Amino acid sequence: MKKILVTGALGQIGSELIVKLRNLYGENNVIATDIRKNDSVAALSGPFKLLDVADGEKMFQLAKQNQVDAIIHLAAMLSAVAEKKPLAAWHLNMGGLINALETAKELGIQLFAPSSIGSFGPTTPKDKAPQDTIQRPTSMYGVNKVAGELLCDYYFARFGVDTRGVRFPGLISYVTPPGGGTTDYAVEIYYDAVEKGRYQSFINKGTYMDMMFMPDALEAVVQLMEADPAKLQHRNAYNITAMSLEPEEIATEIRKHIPSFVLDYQVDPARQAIADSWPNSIDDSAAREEWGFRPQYNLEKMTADMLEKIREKAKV
Ligand code: VAH
Repeated sequence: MKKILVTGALGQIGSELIVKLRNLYGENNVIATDIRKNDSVAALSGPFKLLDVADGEKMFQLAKQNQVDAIIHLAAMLSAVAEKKPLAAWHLNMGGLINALETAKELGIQLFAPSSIGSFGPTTPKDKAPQDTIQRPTSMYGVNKVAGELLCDYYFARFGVDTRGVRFPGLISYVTPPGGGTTDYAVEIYYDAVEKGRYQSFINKGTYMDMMFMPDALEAVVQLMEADPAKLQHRNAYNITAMSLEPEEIATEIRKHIPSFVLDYQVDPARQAIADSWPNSIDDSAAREEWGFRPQYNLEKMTADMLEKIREKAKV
């Protein structure tokens, strides 16, 4: 990659990925786009353009005018919100992706399009779900992710578009709050631990899901996009994970820093049903073997960093 256009650049992943990409490739070589602007570092530290990914012509023009050689397509509606607005989710998630695929095809450029553990369903093996396995998700978000994986493979096979993607686990970060996911509890718990000393989880105890600290997710995007294409057997999309967690385990780690922390539950049936349909853990050996994926953060390291940074943010 030399010059990159990022959609959804002000979201949970984008707002940190933009900073990383600008440090790696140069500020003016990373075009941040989103449906609205804010005063974040991602928006102000280099080129920013307003873009609704439903507008394929504008996406094409922005990519062409800026002579980008890669698109990182992050604009999407996440699982919990998508279940409340399934038709809107279909239009945004699939319409945005097909516009990104068509732009990549017309300009002959790379495309990163993320999938998710949400692409798995109740009939997927629950433990260490394989890279190649049954994918019959029961959420609209999951349907969008499976369809997206198939579309990205199709554009690679039929048109030679260099499409690449990962199945993100729940992502935990402290810069920009997540927006409407099922795994958001794993972010909220840290903020509430610092601000209130207690958290009421909408996901029940004992509900295991794959999770990852944001720095590992950002490194995985760059690593995959820079990987030797000859080594990529899977492309769309690689299982990646750092840890499989349930709420009590996070609480126990938080109590090493805040001994009085209290976790209780107010389970949200809708998001619990989504979480129950996903695997407890996934097997990421293909990513490790084909492009050297190696997460650096475990629960202990992530918790120390999250609590420290949230405390710092609270002071300003
Ligand atoms: C969600 N954070 O909860 C996203 C992610 C694996 C979960 O796809 O929808």
